Amino acid sequence: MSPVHHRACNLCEAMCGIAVEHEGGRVLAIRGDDDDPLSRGFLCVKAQALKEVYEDPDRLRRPLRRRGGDWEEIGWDAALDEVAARLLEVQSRHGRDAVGVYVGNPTVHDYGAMIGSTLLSRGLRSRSHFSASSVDQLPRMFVSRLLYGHQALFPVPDVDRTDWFFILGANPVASNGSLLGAPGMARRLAELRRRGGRVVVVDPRRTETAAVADEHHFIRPGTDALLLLAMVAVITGEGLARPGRLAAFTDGLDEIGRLAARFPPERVAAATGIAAGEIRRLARDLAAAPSAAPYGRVGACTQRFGGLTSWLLDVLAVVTGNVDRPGGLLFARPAFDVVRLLGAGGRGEIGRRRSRVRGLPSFDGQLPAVALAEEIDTPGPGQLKALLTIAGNPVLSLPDGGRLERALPGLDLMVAVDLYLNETTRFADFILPPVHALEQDHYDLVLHLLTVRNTARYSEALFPSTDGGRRGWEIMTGLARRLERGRHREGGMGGIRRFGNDVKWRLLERLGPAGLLDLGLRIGPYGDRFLPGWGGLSLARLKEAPHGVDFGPLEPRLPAVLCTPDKRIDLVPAALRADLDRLEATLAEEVRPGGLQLIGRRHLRDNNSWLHNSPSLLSGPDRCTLLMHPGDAAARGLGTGGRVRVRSRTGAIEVPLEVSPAVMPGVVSLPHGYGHGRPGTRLATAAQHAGASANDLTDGEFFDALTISLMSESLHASK
Ligand SMILES: Nc1nc2c(c(=O)[nH]1)N[C@H]1C(S)=C(S)[C@@H](COP(=O)(O)OP(=O)(O)OC[C@H]3O[C@@H](n4cnc5c(=O)[nH]c(N)nc54)[C@H](O)[C@@H]3O)O[C@H]1N2
Ligand SMILES: Nc1nc2c(c(=O)[nH]1)N[C@H]1C(S)=C(S)[C@@H](COP(=O)(O)OP(=O)(O)OC[C@H]3O[C@@H](n4cnc5c(=O)[nH]c(N)nc54)[C@H](O)[C@@H]3O)O[C@H]1N2
Ligand code: SF4
Ligand SMILES: [Mo]
Repeated sequence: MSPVHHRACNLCEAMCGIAVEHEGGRVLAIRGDDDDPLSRGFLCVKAQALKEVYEDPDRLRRPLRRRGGDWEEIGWDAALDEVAARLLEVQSRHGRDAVGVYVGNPTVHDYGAMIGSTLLSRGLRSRSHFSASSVDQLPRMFVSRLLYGHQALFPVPDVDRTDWFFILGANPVASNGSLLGAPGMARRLAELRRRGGRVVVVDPRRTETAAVADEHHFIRPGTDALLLLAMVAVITGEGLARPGRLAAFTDGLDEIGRLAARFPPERVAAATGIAAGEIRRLARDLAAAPSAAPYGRVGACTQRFGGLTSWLLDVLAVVTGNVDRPGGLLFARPAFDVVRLLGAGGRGEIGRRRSRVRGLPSFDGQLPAVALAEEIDTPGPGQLKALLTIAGNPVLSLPDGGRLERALPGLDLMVAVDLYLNETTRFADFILPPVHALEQDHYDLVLHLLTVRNTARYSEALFPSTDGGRRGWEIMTGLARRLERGRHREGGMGGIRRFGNDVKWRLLERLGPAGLLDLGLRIGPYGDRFLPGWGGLSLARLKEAPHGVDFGPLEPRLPAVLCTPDKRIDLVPAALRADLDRLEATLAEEVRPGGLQLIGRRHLRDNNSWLHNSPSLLSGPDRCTLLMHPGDAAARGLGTGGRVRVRSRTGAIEVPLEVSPAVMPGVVSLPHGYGHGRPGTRLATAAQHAGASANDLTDGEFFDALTISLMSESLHASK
């Protein structure tokens, strides 16, 4: 029997426990860990990618430096020295903000890199921060900030106890849940229905989740806020509101009823595509359910009214007394309590700054990602001259990726911290590849905020790092230390201060992410407060539980957990109230005849843009297809199997067509993260399944004017 290593899979938010059978530095098999309190043995096919990426000959293992049209491998110290010196050079010539940083999604799944990227951002002293948040969950954070006083106070749907699970713009059976840590969603939904609960899905596509639900309703993309307001109108208008104990610390309960009354079901039915009678029944069912959990995700966030939609889901829960109630929405109590540790500074500022070119507002110190390309390609004072990408592939993941692709070669310097030479990193001057996940320890700092049970799980490194590889943490603190040292040298700082600063960085590096984690755990809600005899939690204790620790189901935490100054919930914040006028104006809009609206799609075997080099995930039919309703296809004389040209204001692509009644009329669905095989990339398998990039079509001019997030796009499809 070969040794078995237990850890958490870090490929998505489900963080399943896995058992890795290995021998001689090789992974033999990956199975589900039956003793994990959260995943209970579940794992998905993507877990195999841990092995495949680890073994992938295309994965970078040493720093690369551009040399003419080619690349050369260089040593780590030389790479970090040179990168830091060149970043400083750009800053001294063009100002600190001339260096932009874009932080991508996998950073969340590497706790060392996450802390390290924050330290590096500080070390850079630039305010030009971008991330994938504004093409993802930003509206949800925006609403949490306004309602609960902190961007990271995410209400978690209590899937395992709810009687009425309302899923709007999310497909957790394929995505394995997002802002919702509940691995094995199909099994949980089956259990929910077995206990007599109902699952209701609202989505312009009949998804894998809709297929196992009790009800599915098509909705016209971007009109969810209208549906939700009408439901609020029915509940408040018919006297069905029961906020219960929430009333004691919630303001605006009367006002929300008055505002919603402007949007009765009869007024929004045509726009949403859902009949007034159905809207009324949905509202009554929700109000009558002993408990209900309204939940929205990417489809609720990255749309024209992402802020309003995210808000109204919570409003529905508040007016029916389903916030902070078992079976409703609850706040987790994580062992490493990010909300408390971030403190007031991490609550999430709104609009303190504006972007240079279009004047778009910041959130939490970041500028919206739709502004990145124009900040690079628009000349003038403050123009971005250097870009540092950390675990991101913005050429494929940001709206109008084509513009970014054209802009990147114009930079004076680009540095990528990444595992691959891909569609984005091929434009870099340096690529700094961290070690693979199996070569480092792991703890989910953020995802434990989102789980349906309070759990904690720490994973040791399985393999030692090869070739002197550095982890993301080391790369980023190494760069930050060099930046500080270089800056002080330039600034003529005295020997003692310089020495002191150096000691600070060395200490931090010595402490490492594990040291910081231990600290956070020990002062956290289950911590031992540095009194080991008391039996509380510490990293050492967590290490004794290789399958993780279970602190039980989520429990009510309001109002204590609120971070609002008065410890009250303002249910109708001014910014959201004001946005209702913009929403109301859409009721007068005419639908463009013949136009189609594009929405996204995630497949179980994909992971945004970056697991397409894992051969076992790419088996089966082509997934980068355009789904179109039979009526729309017939009107254009199109049929399944043919290739269609799809164009929008920003670009055009060609993909195979799949005619299917699973998508509603007037809407087409296309996955993002494809568009491989571009010159200069080093992704052999992905190149054979290249597909086309949905973000060559999405438009940087179309976003939620309130939260500045990406939205779906109108476009035409022809042969
Ligand atoms: N049209 C459309 N666009 C979308 C979306 C959509 O639904 N539709 N979804 C949006 C969402 S939700 C997201 S989160 C973004 C994702 O956007 P990004 O985060 O920009 O892109 P990813 O495809 O996740 O690429 C991750 C990158 O990190 C690298 N990487 C992987 N693991 C590691 C690691 O451990 N360390 C380092 N340093 N690098 C690593 C990969 O090689 C890859 O280059 O895309 C967004 N874009
Ligand atoms: N297998 C797999 N898992 C993943 C990922 C992946 O790429 N592949 N990515 C990970 C990431 S980064 C994230 S953020 C999560 C995302 O997790 P989810 O949000 O659960 O995943 P999506 O498939 O993007 O689901 C969004 C749904 O919204 C629908 N939709 C689009 N527009 C609208 C609209 O206007 N209104 C409504 N009501 N619905 C709309 C789409 O049809 C789609 O079904 O998944 C994570 N997990
Ligand atoms: S659902 Fe799949 S990819 Fe996500 S954590 Fe579990 S095994 Fe990993
Ligand atoms: Mo995401």
